[in-house]
Amino acid sequence: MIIRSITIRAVDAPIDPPLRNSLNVIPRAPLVIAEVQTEEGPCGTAYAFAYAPAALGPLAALTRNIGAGLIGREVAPQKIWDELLNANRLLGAEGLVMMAISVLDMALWDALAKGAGLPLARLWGGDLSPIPAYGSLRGWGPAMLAEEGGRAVAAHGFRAVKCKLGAPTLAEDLETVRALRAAVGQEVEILVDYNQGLDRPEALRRGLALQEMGVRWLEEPLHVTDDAGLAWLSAQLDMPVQGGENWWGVTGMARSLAAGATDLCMPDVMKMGGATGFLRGMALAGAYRAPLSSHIFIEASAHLLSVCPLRNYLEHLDIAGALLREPLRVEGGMALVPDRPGLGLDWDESALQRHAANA
Ligand code: SMN
Ligand code: MG
Repeated sequence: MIIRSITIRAVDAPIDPPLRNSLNVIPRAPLVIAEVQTEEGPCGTAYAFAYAPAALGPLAALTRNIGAGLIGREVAPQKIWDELLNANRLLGAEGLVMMAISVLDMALWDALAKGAGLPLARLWGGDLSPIPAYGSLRGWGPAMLAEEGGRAVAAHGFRAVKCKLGAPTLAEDLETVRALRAAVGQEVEILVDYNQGLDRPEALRRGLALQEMGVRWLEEPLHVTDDAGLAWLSAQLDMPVQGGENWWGVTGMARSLAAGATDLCMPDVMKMGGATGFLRGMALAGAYRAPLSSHIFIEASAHLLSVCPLRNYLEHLDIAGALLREPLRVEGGMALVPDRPGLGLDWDESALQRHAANA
């Protein structure tokens, strides 16, 4: 198949309820949507999450400009990925550049799978077995998280839920975990996420207390670049340290794993460089025997985790669902991989137009 045109659109829809964490509140989902039209008919699509409205225009423009260089090329995502990474070596294949490459890569894979008439999980040699998912909660503080956690477990049958921590005191964080435990019962695993918010002594103090409460992973307690601190912390805790959503590409992931900075890993398909980067990262995690979960991007992650050698959980946090005709479903705590060709993203055109952003 040959790439005829690439269209880049920007939308900025409210996130309801907003995402809260120890660093900030995210009330909107500024998304860049790529559509790769082939000469033969299939059209591939995917999205990137710009995080901040200020980044939406620049990311859309960068994706459009990089995409313009692909017109007339064969739909060959792995070959194009290597070329784009090499071509951007001097500019730096991180940040917005990597995000632009990622969304193009995922849209190319989507087109390829649609051309083959296969869901991506099948194209990669997997099957469509449901994937264990955890409910990633958006709220903050004991009352909000207990209510949200109880509702998520009742609605989707999650056997694990994750909450954000990082209140001013350890006592407040413990109170949050206690309230969540009371809401979800004894059988549901509780995972916690500090979004890089602690310093080393505080990470050890809080980690030891949380492990006493049976928390199953401690996510991003320290800054993502503090490999030595994370390795030091992990050596002193029985509770696994989790991380990876802020690794840029396979090289970022390799550095962290080589340093022993994480016990579990959860790369983000957009920051890894799309499906191609994620596939290569999964092999690396397998070699380190580090169980791998995904970070947001639930649709692409469901297909990718179908072929993951050491799969842990799909993070269920739905960013784009309000813009899709058929959001990814979770039943009995399992994400259902859609039996449609490609990624299975079916945009709700009227929702896209309602939230269209000028970028
Ligand atoms: C998170 C980060 C960025 C966007 C959404 C959620 C969070 C997570 O750290 O682990 O889900
Ligand atoms: Mg996180």
